[in-house]
Amino acid sequence: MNRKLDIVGVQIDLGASQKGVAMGPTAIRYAGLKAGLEKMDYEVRDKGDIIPLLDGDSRPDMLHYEQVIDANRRLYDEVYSTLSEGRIPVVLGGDHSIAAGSISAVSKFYENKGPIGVIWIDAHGDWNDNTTSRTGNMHGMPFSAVCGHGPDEMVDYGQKPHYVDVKHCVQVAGRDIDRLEIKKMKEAGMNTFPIYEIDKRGMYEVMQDAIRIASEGTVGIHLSFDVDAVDPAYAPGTGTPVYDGITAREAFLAAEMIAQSGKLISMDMVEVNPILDEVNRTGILASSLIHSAFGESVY
Ligand SMILES: [Mn+2]
Repeated sequence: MNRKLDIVGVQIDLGASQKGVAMGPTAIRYAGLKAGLEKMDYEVRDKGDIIPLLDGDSRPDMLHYEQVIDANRRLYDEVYSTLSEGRIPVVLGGDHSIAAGSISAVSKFYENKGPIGVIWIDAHGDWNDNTTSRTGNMHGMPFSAVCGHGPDEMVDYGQKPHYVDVKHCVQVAGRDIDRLEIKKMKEAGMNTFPIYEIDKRGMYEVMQDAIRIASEGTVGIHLSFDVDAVDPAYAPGTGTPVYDGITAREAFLAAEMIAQSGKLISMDMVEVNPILDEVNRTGILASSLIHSAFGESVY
């Protein structure tokens, strides 16, 4: 497996109502992200953070769209150049809107090799667009955008987007998804493993299916991990908490299984909010989950 990693952060919270996740990259770094990866014999380069424009246009259906899209365009360039150098991108949010730039770059980079799979672990669907969103918050839209179900502004920077095929995509641990969003996901044919599937079948079986869906016929898996998938008891530092989520152990199991699949080609860790956190425990959890996804184990 490729042992060269690039960390890139995005100090953005303009895609969310609750502010503070812009400080997420710092919290995850301070939790020991780089040192932990180096201990596992990765060569790690930290490319620093993308900082959004100080001002920009906004619309009620896409709040702060100019700043969000500009940051995503710059992230796209960073992730694409990392992949071009034969390295693996580890993207730190920031709010989840950044997955638009991140995944677009991965999908475009592998365009001629084959499709990519996406495993999206999140309490929310992130399948809204600007016509279905009740808030205009763009962190609720990136998953649909990368699949070509809008808003296209989030993923089209003039590069001719290479959309991800929903048949290789999985939503895991969903428990707070809007009615219109559900309709959109169903119509598009999204694969979903909501929280009750995890209750019924356990995380192990669910992740076996998720990994199969995202890896069969693909060049590899992009993991987009929103810490709000985890119950606020373990991850209090997040902007859009939803009670009764997965446990920290279930999150680790999911990450470990992705590592063991050998198919991980890139990842995002998003929505850590240090303002709402307790002595950085959510930052530490996020950092540790990245370590697990890249193969950290007890023995
Ligand atoms: Mn999310």
